[in-house]
Amino acid sequence: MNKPTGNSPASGGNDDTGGSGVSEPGHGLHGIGWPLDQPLPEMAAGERLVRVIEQHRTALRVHDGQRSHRTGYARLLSGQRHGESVDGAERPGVGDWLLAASDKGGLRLLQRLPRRNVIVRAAAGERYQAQMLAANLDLAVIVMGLDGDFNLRRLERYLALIGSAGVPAMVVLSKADQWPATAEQHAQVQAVAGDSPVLAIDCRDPAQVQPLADQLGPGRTAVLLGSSGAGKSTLSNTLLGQEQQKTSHVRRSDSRGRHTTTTRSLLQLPGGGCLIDSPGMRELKLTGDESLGQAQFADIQALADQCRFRDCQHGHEPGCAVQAAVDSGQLPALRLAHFHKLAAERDQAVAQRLVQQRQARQGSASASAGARRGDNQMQDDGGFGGDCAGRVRGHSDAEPADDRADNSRGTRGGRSGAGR
Ligand SMILES: Nc1nc2c(ncn2[C@@H]2O[C@H](COP(=O)(O)OP(=O)(O)OP(=O)(O)O)[C@@H](O)[C@H]2O)c(=O)[nH]1
Ligand SMILES: [Mg+2]
Ligand SMILES: [Zn+2]
Repeated sequence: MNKPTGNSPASGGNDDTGGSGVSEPGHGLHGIGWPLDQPLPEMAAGERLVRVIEQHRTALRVHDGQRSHRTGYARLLSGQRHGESVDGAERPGVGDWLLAASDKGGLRLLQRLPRRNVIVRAAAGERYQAQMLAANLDLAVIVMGLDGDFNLRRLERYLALIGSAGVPAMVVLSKADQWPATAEQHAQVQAVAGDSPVLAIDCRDPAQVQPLADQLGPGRTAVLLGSSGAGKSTLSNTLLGQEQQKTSHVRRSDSRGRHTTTTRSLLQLPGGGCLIDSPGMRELKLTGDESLGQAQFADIQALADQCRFRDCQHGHEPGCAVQAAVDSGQLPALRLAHFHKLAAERDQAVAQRLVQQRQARQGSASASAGARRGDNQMQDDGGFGGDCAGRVRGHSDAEPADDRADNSRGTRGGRSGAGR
């Protein structure tokens, strides 16, 4: 068994350390998140383990615990080329571990190791196309501003994706210095978050981010997820102890960010753990794999168990315990409405996948052309003007009505009613 202290030093060539958040070797492979208690895989002579730390449209940046390397998708895992119709969720992305070999001064990627877990969403667009957000995580941190960004329905959506990945979640309510969380907001968020911890903080204050820092020692990885302008990069910089990630002000009228971060990247923290900063998310479609009742809708599931009919849809059926809870005020009607909406979206994703799988089996030319189009959505969150702009923030016709309502109140003056 190999000793997990880092790979042998790289041998020059076109290796470099530029452009990466991970520049200090420090803890070797543990410093880029290899778990302390996990033995290294068997490797042949000349092979080494690398982790994807940045993902660009046509290239990956990987790190071997000592330094980073840029490597093209064209040199990707055997038989798999960029643009090929490969399930987007299977393609290597940030947080993945790969086996690599030195090759003509560069690196040849051999194989992606099996993932401990992976957070996946369905990419924007008509066709179902899975897109991995990050892999091999110990924690997913949802950053949500207490300003106009505050939206409980969107939080439920994040928790559905994270919960189905089996990754522990934490909710950071940012900008608490300017918009202190009311007791009602705390209670609302905790009701949605269930057992996951909720922190209301000023992301710029090292003392206040300490509870998160405490969770991120060597061998551990967290990903930050949230809207543009929520404070993900601000939080990253506080944890890093330096202004490494670019940040910019949000629009005063509605707290929208400017999509400042355009690349998902894995950053090495001084304490030994690592953090993945992400571009603000515009759209968060379910993949079809979510088990809504088990994760953040456990309250509805518990009520559903008491419905008279086993297949109760919690509409107008007699003896429906869920409707009774809404009528008595125990369960907010909006929460049930959103549960129905997410369940319908999940079922639609499953149906879409089945149709596409059938088309693929039939070798349909249109199916593969569509999948290739979907490949272009690997990095669709950065920069203004993308075709899916504003969906999560509630300015698209495709956006659920309740999200839109919440966001329309999402101005600096209108926060108290948001997200119920
Ligand atoms: N007062 C205060 N300002 C904050 C806090 N967190 C973030 N900000 C400010 O909010 C603005 C947006 O923060 P960013 O860190 O750039 O947001 P982001 O989530 O990285 O946004 P994208 O990169 O666009 O996805 C910046 O002006 C930050 O200074 C906070 O806790 N308190
Ligand atoms: Mg950012
Ligand atoms: Zn029912």
